[in-house]
Amino acid sequence: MGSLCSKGQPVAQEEDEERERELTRQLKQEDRIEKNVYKLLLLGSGESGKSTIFKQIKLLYNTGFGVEELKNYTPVIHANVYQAIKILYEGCLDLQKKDVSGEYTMRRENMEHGKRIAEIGDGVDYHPIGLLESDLIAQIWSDPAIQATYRKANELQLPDCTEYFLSGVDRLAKPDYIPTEEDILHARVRTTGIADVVFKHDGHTYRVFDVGGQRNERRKWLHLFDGVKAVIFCAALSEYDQNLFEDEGKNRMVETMELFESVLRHPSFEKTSFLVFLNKYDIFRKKVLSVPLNVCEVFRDYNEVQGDQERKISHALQYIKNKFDEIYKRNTPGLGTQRLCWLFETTALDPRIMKYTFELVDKNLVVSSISLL
Ligand SMILES: Nc1nc2c(ncn2[C@@H]2O[C@H](COP(=O)(O)OP(=O)(O)OP(=O)(O)O)[C@@H](O)[C@H]2O)c(=O)[nH]1
Ligand SMILES: [Mg+2]
Repeated sequence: MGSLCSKGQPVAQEEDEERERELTRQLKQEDRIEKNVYKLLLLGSGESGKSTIFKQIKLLYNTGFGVEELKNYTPVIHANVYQAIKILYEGCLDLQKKDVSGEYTMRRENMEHGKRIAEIGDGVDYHPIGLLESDLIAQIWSDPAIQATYRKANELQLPDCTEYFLSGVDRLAKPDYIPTEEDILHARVRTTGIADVVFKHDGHTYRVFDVGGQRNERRKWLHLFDGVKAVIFCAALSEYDQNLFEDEGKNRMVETMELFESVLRHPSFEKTSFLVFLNKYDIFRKKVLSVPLNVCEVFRDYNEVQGDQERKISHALQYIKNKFDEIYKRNTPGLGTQRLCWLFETTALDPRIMKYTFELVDKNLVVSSISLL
C-alpha cells in the first residue's frame, strides 16, 4: 500500500526518492522565504499515531477532506479489514495447534470462511467488500475462538483499528458507503514518504511535516532537520507489551525510548523544543488495568499503586512521563536555556483532545519564543 502525501493522494514507492530530492530542493528555497513560519516535525516510531495527528490538523485547521478524498479511503479501509481478519484467522490456527482446551477451535464453517476471506484479501487486485464478504467476516469475527485470539492482539501485529472496523463491517460494505471522518482517523496506512500541511492559528503560520516511522523510513527524516521550531515526538503509551512490526524481537517501547534519545542528541535540534505526545491514551487506560507495566524491560522497577482505577492509571502514566522526562534531561546540556520540553497524554482519534492539545502547543511555543530569545 502506498503512502498518503499532503493532498491525500497515494504515492508509488518508486516515486519516493525523486519526490524526496525535489522536496529537499524546495525546502532549501522555502526556508529562506519562510522565516516567519513555525516548522514542526512529527517524529516517532511506526504506528505511534503521527499520521492520525496529521489528519486531525487537516481537519481542525486546514481544508479537511473533500468527498473525493473521503471516497479514496474506501479501498484502504477494506484492505484494513481483510488484513485484520487474516491475521486473526491465521493467529487462531497457530494457537489452536498448541491448545488442548478447545478455546481456539473455530466453528467448522468459519474455518472455511476464514480461508476464503484470507485468499480474497491476498489477491493482487482490489476486491471491494460487498454484502456477501461482510456477512462472512461478521461471522468469523463473532466466533468465540477468534474473540479469544483477539485478546492476544499484542502478540499478533494486529492494527489498532481492528475492532472499530470489524464490529461494524456491514456499514463498510454498503454500495453507497462513503467513509466518515472518524473512519479516516481509524484507517491505517503505513507512511512511506513525506507529507506536509500549512495552516494558520492565532496569527501564526505553521508548517507540519509527517514522515514514516518504521526503521527503513528514518533515513528520509534528515532532509527536514534544518530550521525546525519544534519536534512533536509521538510515542504510543499502549505499546509497552508489543514488539516491532519490522523486528519481532524488539519491544516497541524500548525502540521508542532509544529513538527519542537519538533525536534529542541530533546536533540540528540543539535549540529545538520538544512536544512529546504520549499517544493512544485511550488504549493505555484499559490495558494498564490488566497488563502490568513491568512486563516491559525498561519498566521492570515499576510497582503498581493500590487504590481505585483512576489512581492506578494516573500513577502508571506519571511513571512513564518521568521516564521520558529523564531521557530529555539526560540529553539536554544547559537545561532550560536552549530548548524546552512538554509532555502531553493524547488520544489522536479524539478531535476535542487534539484541539485542546494544539491550543496548549501554540501557547507554549509562543511563550518559549519570547523566553528563549
Ligand atoms: N485507539 C487509538 N488508535 C490510534 C490512536 N492514534 C492512532 N491510532 C491508530 O493507530 C494506527 C496507526 O496510526 P498512524 O497514525 O498510521 O501511525 P504512524 O505513526 O503514522 O505510523 P507510520 O506511518 O508507520 O510511521 C491507525 O489505525 C490509527 O487510527 C489513538 O490515540 N488511539
Ligand atoms: Mg504515518
